[in-house]
Amino acid sequence: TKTLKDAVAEIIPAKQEQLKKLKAEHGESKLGEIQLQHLLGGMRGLKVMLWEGSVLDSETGITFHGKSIPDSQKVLPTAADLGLNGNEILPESMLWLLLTGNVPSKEEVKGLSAELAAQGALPAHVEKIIDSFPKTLHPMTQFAAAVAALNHDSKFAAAYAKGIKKTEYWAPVLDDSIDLIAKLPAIAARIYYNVFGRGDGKQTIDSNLDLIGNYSNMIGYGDNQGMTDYLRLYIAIHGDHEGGNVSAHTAHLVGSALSDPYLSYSAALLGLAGPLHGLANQEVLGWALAMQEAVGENASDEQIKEYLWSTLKSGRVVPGYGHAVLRQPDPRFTALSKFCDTRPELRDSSIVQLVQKVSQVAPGVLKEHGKTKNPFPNVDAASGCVLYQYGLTEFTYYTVIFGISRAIGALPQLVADRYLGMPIERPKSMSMDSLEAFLKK
Ligand code: FCX
Repeated sequence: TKTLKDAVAEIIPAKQEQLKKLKAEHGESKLGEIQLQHLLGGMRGLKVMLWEGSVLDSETGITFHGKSIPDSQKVLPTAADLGLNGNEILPESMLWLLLTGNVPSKEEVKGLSAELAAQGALPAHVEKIIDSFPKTLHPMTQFAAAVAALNHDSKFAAAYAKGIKKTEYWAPVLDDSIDLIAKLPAIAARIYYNVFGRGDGKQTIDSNLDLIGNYSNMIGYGDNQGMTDYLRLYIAIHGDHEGGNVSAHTAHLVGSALSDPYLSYSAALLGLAGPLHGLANQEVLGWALAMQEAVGENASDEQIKEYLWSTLKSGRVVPGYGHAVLRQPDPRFTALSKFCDTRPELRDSSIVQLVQKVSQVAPGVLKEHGKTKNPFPNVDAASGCVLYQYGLTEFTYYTVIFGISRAIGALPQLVADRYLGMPIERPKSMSMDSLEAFLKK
């Protein structure tokens, strides 16, 4: 059976050729116009990054190498395909698709799962670092610090120090990326154990299990099939959301300085820890629980409306709503909602029902409020309530699970950046004085 590294090596010549041709034929073609409002507006809509794994359409949402979430659910190997319990996509399958553009066979995914399990144990120094953190330190800070410390054993950093050729960078970057993805569950589970006292304190790895099957065991959910299925689905479809979001963009930017994958992804995690990005899933749940407490279990549409208005009037954003690119409900939200519809334990949950009800009422309120360009739910609107219902109630931990997932999208692009020979990123900045002088010319 082909390994993931063989599969990546196979596609590289065609990718390099494609880039060469694009440069030669269109090097000077225009991709749009830069206006002052773009510079002042967070560079929205400017086509200024190469990102191979996925493309986000404002109306139809994300596609991974052309495959929508439902397409991916049809073709990517699931747990059952590997002889395990559960019918959801395995994040390993998504990782393979993102790295190679091809749908892996069951055997290929099985081989990748085994490769990840074999590398999943943490080095002693990283365990020690995690154990030294105060319980009060936010889990995302602990996560980013532990990931950075893995760079102690970076193959890319070692090869670079020895003078590896530029054309060969991609191979140790891929090795480090696989190693990092393999170790994310144990890091995340150790943080969970230390901070909340739940799960397996030793982060035991079963070599016959997939990455997330092992993670679910480590955090104490091995016997909860619904939770394990949910984690696989959530982590698979959350991995990549093209390149411009803060976490993906950060990994790419830091990697462009040839910082190794551990350092690049550690930086990405710190961006994910912001409330307008990954921390929104923590925020949503706190917000929804506060609403439930204020208005009781079976809130009417009117009560939900009032609560939404009180949030908006107090100058806060409604967490889980709006998006910098999307202008329709997020297909990731839709996929997670469908998951809830198929499980009685979720369908009947009061918090899941409240979140679903809010998703029907909030768009009208946000439209009337008139500020946000997208009044619909994003992925963070749904993700937390399922974890909560399954008993994972420590919501300061939720973004850590997002952090396991985002590696599956951000790290493949680092590999592509290196085999495509992408340069260090260095956009031009301007001061207001220099802008005025430039615009007067
Ligand atoms: N509630 C209230 N106001 C909102 C809003 C919301 N959910 N979303 C956007 N707005 C406001 C903005 O704050 C902005 O107001 P301002 O003019 O006073 O600054 C105005 O609407 C225009 O913003 P818009 O262009 O629609 O949105 P941006 O591209 O600037 O920002 C995010 C996009 C996602 C950051 C924004 O919609 C938001 O803050 N949402 C709530 C937090 C959230 O859910 N984040 C997670 C997003 C995502 F899925 C992820 O990365 O995980």
